[in-house]
Amino acid sequence: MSDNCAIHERISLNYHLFHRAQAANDLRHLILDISRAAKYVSYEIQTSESGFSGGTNISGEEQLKLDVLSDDIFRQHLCESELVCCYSSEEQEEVIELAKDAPYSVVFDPLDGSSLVDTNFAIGSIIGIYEGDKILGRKPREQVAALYVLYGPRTTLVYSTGKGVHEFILNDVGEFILFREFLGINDDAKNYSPGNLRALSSNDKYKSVVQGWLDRELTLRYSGCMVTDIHHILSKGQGIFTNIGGNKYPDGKLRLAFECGPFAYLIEQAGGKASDGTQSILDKEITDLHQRTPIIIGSKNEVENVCAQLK
Ligand code: FDP
Repeated sequence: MSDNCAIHERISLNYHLFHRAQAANDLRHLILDISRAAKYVSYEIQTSESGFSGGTNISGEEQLKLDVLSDDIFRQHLCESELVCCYSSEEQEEVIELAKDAPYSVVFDPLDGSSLVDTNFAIGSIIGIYEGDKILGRKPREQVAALYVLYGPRTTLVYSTGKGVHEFILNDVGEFILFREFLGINDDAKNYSPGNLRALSSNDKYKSVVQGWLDRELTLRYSGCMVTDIHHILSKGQGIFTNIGGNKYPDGKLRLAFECGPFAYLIEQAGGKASDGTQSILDKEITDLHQRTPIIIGSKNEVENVCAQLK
C-alpha cells in the first residue's frame, strides 16, 4: 500500500476486507457484491409497495412481494459475481445452481422478519458463505464468512471472515463505512430475548428458564426479528436470545442453514456461544436445507446456564 493511502478518514467495507481482514480477493468481491444487493433491498423496503405476493414459501409461510423481490435481488447479484456455484435461499425449495466451478456456495435469508414489514419495525438479511459446491452435509463451522444487514432507522452491515466481527453503516452516498471493529460479547447477560414463547404452554423447562429471567429482573429486549435481536446482543456486548421447541414447532421456528448457522459463526467470533441445548450450532450438520433447530445464543455463561436447565 502506498504511503499516500495510509491515512483514511473513512474506512470503507472494501478497504476493511482488503487491509484489515486480508480476505482472499474472491471472497472480498463476493461480500462486496452481496453488500450491493443489500443496498437494493434497503431501497426497495423504503420505496416499494408492501403486501402479499400470493405465493407461499417451502415452510408454508405467505410470501410478501418484498420477500420475492429481495430473493430476486440476491439471485441477480450472486449470478453477476460469477463467484457462486450454488446457493440456497429461505425462499427456494431446492439448491439453485449458478456458475459451474465457481469457488463458493451461499446460504441466505433475503428478508428475515418480513412479518414485521407493515409495522415499520427493523428487519434484515442473513448470509453464510461456504467454500466448494455443496451445502447439504456441511456444518456452519465450515463457513468462511457470515454477515447480516439490518434495515432499521439506519442500514448497518456486520461481517466476519474469521478475524473478528465488524460493523458498517450505509452512508448517504451509498457506501458502507466502518462504525465499530471487533465487537465483543461479555460472558454474563443482562438482557434476554425469548423467541417462540408459545412453546411455554407445552415446554415446562423453557417456562422455568423464562421465569428465572423474570425473577432475576433481567431486561426484556425482543423485537420479533432475529437479525435485530442478535444485533442488539452484538451492539450492547451482552444478552441472550432463545428460540426453543414446543408443541407447534418441536425444534423451534428457526432454520439451521440460513439463520442459526450464520449467527452462530458471528456470535462465536465475538466471544459468545451458540447451542441447540446439547451441542454447538456450529457442529450441527445441515441434512435438510430447511431444517429447523432450537437455538440458545449469546453471552457464554447464560447460554450454559439455560442449556443446563433444559437438560
Ligand atoms: P419471521 O417469521 O417474521 O420472518 O425467521 C423467522 C422469524 O421471523 C425470526 O426473525 C424471529 O426471531 C422469529 O421468526 C419470531 O418468532 P416468534 O414469533 O416465535 O417469536
